[in-house]
Amino acid sequence: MGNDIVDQIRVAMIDCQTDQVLELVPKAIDKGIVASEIVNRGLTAGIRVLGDRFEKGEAFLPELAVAAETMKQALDFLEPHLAKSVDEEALGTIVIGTVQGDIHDIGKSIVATMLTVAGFTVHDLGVEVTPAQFIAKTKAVNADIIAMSALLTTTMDRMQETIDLLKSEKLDTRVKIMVGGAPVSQQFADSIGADAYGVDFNQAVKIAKRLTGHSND
Ligand code: B12
Repeated sequence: MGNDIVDQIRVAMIDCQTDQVLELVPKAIDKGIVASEIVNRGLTAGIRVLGDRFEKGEAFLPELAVAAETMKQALDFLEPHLAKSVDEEALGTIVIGTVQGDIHDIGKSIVATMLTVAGFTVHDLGVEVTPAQFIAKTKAVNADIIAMSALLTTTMDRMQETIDLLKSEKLDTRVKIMVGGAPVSQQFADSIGADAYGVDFNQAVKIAKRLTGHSND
């Protein structure tokens, strides 16, 4: 029964019904549904359908923008609930950002939030981050991991450039690279020499723990 409301959230996202989404999300929490399930099966599933429609010319940029804003507001509400079930041990330092030329920040921001609540110190550089900016911040905060997000097939290659720069600075033996974003795959991650690829924020946390020696998953 409780799951129906997550499906309603997904449908309301697809229909760009901001008010309805923002009404249903607190209701779902009241019903005891886990926040990460609302994000994954509700909000994210819905916005992806909208993206597919956009690709086919059945939805337009203003609709994507409304959905993105709705998603951000819903995530603001959900953030304290996402933070609930985790320990607060300091696990390591991560520099995260969306790569140069790419302004998609919703997925990157959820990943940053979840890494923070899992106990990492996270420096979020925002969007359109150049390879030089990633490396400068990594040096400045002595980061353990660089986490890069890309949502466009045209911007994925910036990840390779950051890895190349990391290597030329001889930091690649110490600093690990993890990558993600809708067009990114394990195969792509392997091809550019990234240490890990994560399909969603749950995996991002698991991977970061593994890369910093806090789990064997
Ligand atoms: C919302 C949206 C927008 C919003 C972005 C708002 C914002 N502030 O982010 C707006 C309207 C601004 C926008 C603009 C554009 N968009 Co857009 N957008 C989307 C849409 C519908 C959803 C993206 C999203 O937020 N998803 C929800 C989040 C939660 O999911 P996610 O980002 O994938 O993140 C999860 C995982 O991937 C992973 N993850 C993400 N990052 C990382 C990082 C690490 C390290 C790890 C481990 C994991 C990880 O974890 C996240 C959480 O679980 C997608 C469709 C899609 N299928 O992705 C199109 C999409 C990405 N956009 C697309 C396009 C073409 C554009 C534009 C070029 C359109 C235009 N003509 O102007 C511009 C881009 C401008 C630019 N230079 O960047 C295309 C890209 C096609 C391609 N092959 O490259 C898509 C796929 C739509 C489509 N099917 O055509 N867009």
